Amino acid sequence: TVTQSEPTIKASMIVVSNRLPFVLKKDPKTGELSRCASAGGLVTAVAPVVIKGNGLWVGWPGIHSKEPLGEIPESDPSDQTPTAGLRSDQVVCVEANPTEFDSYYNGCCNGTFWPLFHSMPGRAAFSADDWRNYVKVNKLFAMKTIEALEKCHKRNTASQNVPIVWIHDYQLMLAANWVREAAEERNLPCQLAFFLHIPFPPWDIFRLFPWADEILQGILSCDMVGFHIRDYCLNFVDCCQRHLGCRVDRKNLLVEQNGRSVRVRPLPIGIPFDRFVDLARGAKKIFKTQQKIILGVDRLDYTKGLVNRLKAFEVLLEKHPEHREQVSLLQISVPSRTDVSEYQQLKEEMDQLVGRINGRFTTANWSPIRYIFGCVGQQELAAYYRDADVALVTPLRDGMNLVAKEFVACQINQPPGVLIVSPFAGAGEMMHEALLCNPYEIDEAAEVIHRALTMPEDERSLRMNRLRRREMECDVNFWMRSFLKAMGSIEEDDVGVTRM
Ligand code: ADQ
Repeated sequence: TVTQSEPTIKASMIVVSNRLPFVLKKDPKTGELSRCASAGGLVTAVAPVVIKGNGLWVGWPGIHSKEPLGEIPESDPSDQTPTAGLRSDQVVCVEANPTEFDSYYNGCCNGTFWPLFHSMPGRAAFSADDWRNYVKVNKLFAMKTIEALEKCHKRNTASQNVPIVWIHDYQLMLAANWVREAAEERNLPCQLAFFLHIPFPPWDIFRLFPWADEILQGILSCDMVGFHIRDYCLNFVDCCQRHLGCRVDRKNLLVEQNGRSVRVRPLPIGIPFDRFVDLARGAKKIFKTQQKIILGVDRLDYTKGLVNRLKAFEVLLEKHPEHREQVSLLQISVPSRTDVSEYQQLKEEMDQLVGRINGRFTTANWSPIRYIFGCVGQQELAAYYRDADVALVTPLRDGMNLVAKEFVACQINQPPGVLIVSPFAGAGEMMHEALLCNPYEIDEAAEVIHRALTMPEDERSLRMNRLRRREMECDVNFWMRSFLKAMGSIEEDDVGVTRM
């Protein structure tokens, strides 16, 4: 077996994302700032590359403050996370007006782009005000990025390689526009890249957005544009051709814009596989029951197909009464975007549905659904992943979905469990050995769950072994390396493999 090591970058990298890889906390009494680290897979892969290449990270620190925040604190000495080595002079904070930021973030990003890009236009609100603030905040991010680029050039004068500016996700689709403009004006060479973590929709959905051409032009200001899978790349190329009239090459995924050739690349993200295996090895047993466990882990988001999932489980209990008292569904949902009304409604709907199904089937010894509304720690999560018999990953639409990958990484017990995944997640496109389940087809979904619960052990092992091998090889370091290769910025002696 092979695992991937951290890649070695030739140039410096400036990462630009809505959030910094940590949140700043202000002590209400002393006003002193401290860092609160986050541990997502993206941060794990990207932070070491920024640190090693003496790069910078541009983003919002998670708090608004009346006065400028001033000096960013260094990390706490006890901090073991990948960002601990990110020095304060490698961080550029974007501080925006709170009202404008709210309109940009909750309004335009999460109220418009999130549903639209997940092909749910009925849920999208189109507001000229929110769009104006989106443009404004993107400009602010671009100006801060130019500051970072200036610093980077001053610091690394000896380096022959031009820095890479890597902009992330749907919150910042315009920023590259002004970064390119100002970088050319001020003679600050850089390579510009963009990566979208959510799906890119087909043209007839994308064109509903009134300022669609500006979005495309913003993204096309980059030299390289990455999406999780080829379908999203093709949707983007198609939009550039039909909406802007660009010349495109579908086979080689190229778009011509202002005499430049923009490369479009599928770069499917992976997870820190080894870390999840270690967590699963070290985690204590949590389930104290003989019943089989079906597991769901998601942000509480309408794209994740949670309502359909509960309904499918209800149909399973109805049509296959042999599973009653033998199987429980454990659904862990992290609260998310609680300021947006669509999310408040979903919470209520879920509470009612869980109540109704439990009311209908609960017996003296058993409740069909256990519902945790909250965030669980990584170690605990690994124990759930390891000991579950079935994982239900059934989004209506999802860029990739990391939960499917984390589940297979943690499946170290023999015989292993079964993964059920929706074909409408990027993960469903690549994890061929999982059971596919269309979440819109509720009766059929119940049958797929039944099949998973009754699958013979040898078939489970065969499927899981293949799934695990792919995720181990195509982990988050592999993703990072693929990105650097696409940018032509990886050391030639970097082979990537650490262990045989
Ligand atoms: P998300 O929509 O947030 O990400 P996902 O890929 O599933 O979706 O990642 C969620 C992360 O949150 C996972 O790492 C998971 O472990 C964690 N998590 C979920 N529920 C949790 C809980 N209750 N407690 C603790 N942790 C929990 C976006 C896109 C995805 C894409 C990623 C990365 O929407 O499609 O895969 O970015 O590109």
